[in-house]
Amino acid sequence: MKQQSNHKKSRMLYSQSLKCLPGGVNSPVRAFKTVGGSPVFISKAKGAYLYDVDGNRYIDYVGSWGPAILGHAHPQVVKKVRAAAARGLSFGATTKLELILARYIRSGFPSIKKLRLVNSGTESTMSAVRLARAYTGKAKIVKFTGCYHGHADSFLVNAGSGSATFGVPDSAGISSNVIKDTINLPFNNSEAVIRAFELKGKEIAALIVEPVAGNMGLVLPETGFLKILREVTQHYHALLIFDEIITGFRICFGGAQHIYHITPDLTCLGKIIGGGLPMGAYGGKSEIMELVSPQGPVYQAGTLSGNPLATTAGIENLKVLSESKRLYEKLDATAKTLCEGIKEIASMHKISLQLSQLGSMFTVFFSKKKVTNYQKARGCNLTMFAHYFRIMLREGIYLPPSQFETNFVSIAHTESDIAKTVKAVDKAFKLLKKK
Ligand code: KE4
Repeated sequence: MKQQSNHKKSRMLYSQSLKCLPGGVNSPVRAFKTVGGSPVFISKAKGAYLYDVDGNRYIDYVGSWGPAILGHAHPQVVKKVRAAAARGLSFGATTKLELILARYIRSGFPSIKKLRLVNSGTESTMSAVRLARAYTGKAKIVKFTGCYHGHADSFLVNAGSGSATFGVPDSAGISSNVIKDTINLPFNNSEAVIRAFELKGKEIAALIVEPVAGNMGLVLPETGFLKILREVTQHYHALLIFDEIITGFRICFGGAQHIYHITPDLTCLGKIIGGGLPMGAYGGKSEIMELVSPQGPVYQAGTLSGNPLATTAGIENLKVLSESKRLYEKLDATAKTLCEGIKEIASMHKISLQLSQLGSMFTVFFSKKKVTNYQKARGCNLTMFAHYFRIMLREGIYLPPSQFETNFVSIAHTESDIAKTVKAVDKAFKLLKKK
């Protein structure tokens, strides 16, 4: 693959963006801060590929952080969104599209009897926690260090994703009142969960978890962990909230709750259900959801919630995914082939790494030990990751610019793309060995 080293226009645009956007970006992880260099500016995307303003092409493993499971600019999605746009971009009134999308979501998640559409993952988790506090009459929430649930105040305490990337798991500007109501525990540590509830169970409204953690890199729940969460929250009358904003319709049509056979009280969704347009949703048991305004006293609203373009894109994404569950086997096989290739190359070059893979999600951890929680993820060789990222970018492979993120393959990634990626990894590991 031709080396992608001309980034002249990207650099010029970045220097201009720094004058009007904090860090030159609209979401911190895009700034390439911890991997070095300046971000490439993307001009278009198609299938498995991104194209930057300097004309470089990349095989993309970010997939817009999850929505692009069908590949970028899927013809059926684009065609329907184009037609929807011609009928008006937003009405501020209810539409049939919202009902159709709600039905598709419920077809994948039987635990969701009623749901509300919002505009982002953050809105969905923020609203779910407010609802849990109203339903239980309790104030505290439990989350796990390294799990990321968006940027609402309650969650920016030992969070993952971008905040972990910058080693600032707590944000400035969060009041001590908020922090005192958030209990942080180590992921995969059942004893810590039991102890926390023994101590504070009477005050805990909800436990929110990424059932498969994607924001410290991909970290799977250890056997029995999710079952303990279900039993403990049940016992102490706290709600179990599954944040499936990444895993929903990603690892299978029914998400992690289908794979691990755990029924949460509330589920948060996003990304894939918007097909790349702004979308989130939260939902669950009717008796809980009926507290949401205007049916109940929990206020939550949004000018563009369920808007016609995002619902159209989400419907088309879920329609394609629902029509052939074989797609998920293909996604899993693609990711497995890539991970096998990376493992072989790593052992050939004696590079210590751990590979975590589930369905179309995977992470390469530069660590000698298996990564089972955030503390172990922080122990990875972040310098080596940064070198790896930069070499791969130069080789035309666009990876998530952080060790604390997950890679995604799409149905558009071909065998040739995987072969090219493995070749780039071989080059990268050859160079890393010399460092
Ligand atoms: P948004 O508000 O960014 O739509 O969703 C927040 C969120 C909630 N829950 C989970 C499990 C998530 O992964 C996210 C957002 N994911 C990050 C990347 N891991 C978005 C990328 C970014 O922040 O730029």
